Amino acid sequence: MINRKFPERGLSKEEVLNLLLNFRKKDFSYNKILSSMCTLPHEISLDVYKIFQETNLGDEALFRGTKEIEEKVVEILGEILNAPKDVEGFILTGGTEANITALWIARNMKKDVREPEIVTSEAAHFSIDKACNLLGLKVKKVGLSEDLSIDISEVERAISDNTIAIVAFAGNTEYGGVDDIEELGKIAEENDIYLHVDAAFGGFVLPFLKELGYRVKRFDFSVKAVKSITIDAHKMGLAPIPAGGLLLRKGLLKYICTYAPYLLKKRSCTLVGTRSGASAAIVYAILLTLGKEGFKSVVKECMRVKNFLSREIEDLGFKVNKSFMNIVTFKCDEKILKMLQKKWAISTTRKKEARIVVMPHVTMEVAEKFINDLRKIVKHESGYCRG
Ligand code: 0PR
Repeated sequence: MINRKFPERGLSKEEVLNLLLNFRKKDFSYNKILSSMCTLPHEISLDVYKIFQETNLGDEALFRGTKEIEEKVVEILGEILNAPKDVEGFILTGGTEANITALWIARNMKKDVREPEIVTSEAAHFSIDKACNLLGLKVKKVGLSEDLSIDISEVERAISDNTIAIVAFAGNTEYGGVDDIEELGKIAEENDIYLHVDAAFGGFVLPFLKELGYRVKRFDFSVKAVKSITIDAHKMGLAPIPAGGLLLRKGLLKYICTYAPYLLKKRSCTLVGTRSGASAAIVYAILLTLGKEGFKSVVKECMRVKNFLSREIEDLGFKVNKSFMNIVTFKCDEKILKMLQKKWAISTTRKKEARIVVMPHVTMEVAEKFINDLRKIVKHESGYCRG
């Protein structure tokens, strides 16, 4: 007898939900997750989803109102990233799609380069490797400076006639390091190279840190050479997945727009065809509900918790890396890490340092519980070499 998974007759709603809940119980809950760049979505999300769940921005002629919402979102994100008029863009499936799209444009702008390559840092997110693999681009990765940003002199050395793009990070995934995008802008201009900024994580952090009085390097469209920026709402923008974002200077989309004979609009300019209008609507709702002040306080609280964690972890004898954003990394021997991982979802960097992303769900209460656990382990394990 074949064990069939597809029921002949449908189950009741209660039966279905119970079945699903049993799976869901096996997931980590966010109050134990220290390794994620996603977080608990803003509460307005579900209400908005109910209104927009069937909208499809892949066929924008049918959903004109929803398309207008996406345009409003792009305007606001443009304002956040210092480009009030000069940009266009989309709410996409995530940072991966945004980065692929940017590099797709960069490659098509330089079709005459026969062995195209890009320059980025060794801290580049793996979505850049995926994009380059898809697009047939060679990736040249250069080292980081002490402040965990890309080493500019190494970039200068890595540039060649084949370089078609530089990918900079405003908040790299491992450490939250911010590249010197003004300097990279100069290099890009001198060599006529596309400059893409991946601010998937930092896009909803750095502008508000600046408002809070932090000295934030210029990383956005205020740097003339920057052609496009990835800014993900499903990270520090508090939106549910999927909600990535890509902003581009006007005039670049023509390099990737594709003739779409069956659509009323006859043109498709995103990688994905059918795409959620609910994502754009939810991002708009969150931006309007929180306002600039709301985002400032979210970021302020993440930094308060980050500073608390850094101090306490250092007091327990670990060497904590200096970081500008809401990510804490520290040297930690494997045994202690394994014990922590029994209770907490905590990840490591490539150098095997423990890594905590201080998202809004990592509240002070959660942080205190974590420190208590770490303190107990350290006491128990004292004698193991650290730092
Ligand atoms: N660029 C940067 C700087 C990123 O940090 C990420 C993802 C991306 C691009 C790609 O974005 P999407 O994943 O939206 O396509 N950064 C996180 C990471 O890889 C994503 C993540 C989130 C991973 C939650 C795990 C997790 O539980 O670490």
